[in-house]
Amino acid sequence: MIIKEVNIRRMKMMMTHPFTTSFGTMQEKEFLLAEVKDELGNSGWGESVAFHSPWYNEETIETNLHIIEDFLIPLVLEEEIGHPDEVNELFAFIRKNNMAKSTIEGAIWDLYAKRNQLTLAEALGGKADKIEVGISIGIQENVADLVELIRGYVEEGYKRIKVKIKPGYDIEVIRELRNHFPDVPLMADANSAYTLQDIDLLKQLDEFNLTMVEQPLASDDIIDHATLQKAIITPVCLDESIHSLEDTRKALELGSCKIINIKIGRVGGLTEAKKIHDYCMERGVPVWCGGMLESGIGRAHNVALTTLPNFILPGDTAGSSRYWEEDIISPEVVVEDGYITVPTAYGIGYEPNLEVMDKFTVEEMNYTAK
Ligand code: OSB
Ligand code: MG
Repeated sequence: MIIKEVNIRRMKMMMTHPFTTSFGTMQEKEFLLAEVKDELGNSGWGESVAFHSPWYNEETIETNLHIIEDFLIPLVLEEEIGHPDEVNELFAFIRKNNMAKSTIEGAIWDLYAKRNQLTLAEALGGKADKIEVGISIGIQENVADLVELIRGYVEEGYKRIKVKIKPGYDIEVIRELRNHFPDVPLMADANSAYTLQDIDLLKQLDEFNLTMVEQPLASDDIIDHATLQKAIITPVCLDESIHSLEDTRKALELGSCKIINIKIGRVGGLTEAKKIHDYCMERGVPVWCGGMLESGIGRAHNVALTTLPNFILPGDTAGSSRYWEEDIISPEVVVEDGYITVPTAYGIGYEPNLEVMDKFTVEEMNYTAK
């Protein structure tokens, strides 16, 4: 296939609820969408999961736009591409900027699948026809609110509950939740809010039979996490620390974690995500698909990836309505009894809803070969 045209949209959408982590609160979601077109008129869609400000990683919407415009688009325009794995190689000489890379690579995966009359899941080698879904709940004003929220999500059927923790909002919160929900699969995500000096506090989590504790220590660390994992029973899961297959290999060799959260954007795209999946599967290390409060386009990519067999643990791929009044795909992503049914239409399997998309588009840019 030959990429003839790339369209980039700058989007702004309001989430139905604010989302609070150990870093702060977000309700307005700005992000980029990419549409790539081939010589036959097929099109594929990708989403950048970079946020407005660089709190989760070093990337932002502006850095993504710069890298996409000035480096990535020129590398793919008029390029003969046989398989999307080649895009991973084309981009490899550019250091990091994984979310920017993933935006274009993901759009090319969708295009490739459509062109070859495959679902994106099939193109990736995924077999599942439905996937298990968990939910990630932000920090709440008080624990009573959190308990009521969780009660609702458990009744809706979500397969596991993830809560955010930070110093001062941790052991006692989890204790209270366990009192109310003794058997619910429960996990805690710290988004790097602790250091090894908190090891005694983190050890106290072992009492509560959590499925895992996600990214307790620094976002660039795998050494201290290894020390921590040796000291606690609760499995450590790495999110922010993992950017590639190489990071995964090193973390597992060091014993820094027992579970990997795969985010397509954080690792630079679906090809790298699949490599990490395969590597973990060979070693009996379970993975799950993380979320970045995506719109329907990014969510659809997450659903497709999760059909691979080592996605043993439920992901943060909740339904569209958990985030948006109106999503930009049709149908929207629906969770029923804790499952998403994998779509059977070609490519990402959900149709971009251009009417809704236009409403939330702030700026649109078009690129063709000069
Ligand atoms: O750490 O997994 C995280 C949201 C934004 C940034 C980082 C994280 C999250 C979530 C929510 O936990 C995931 C989602 O529901 O999309
Ligand atoms: Mg996380």
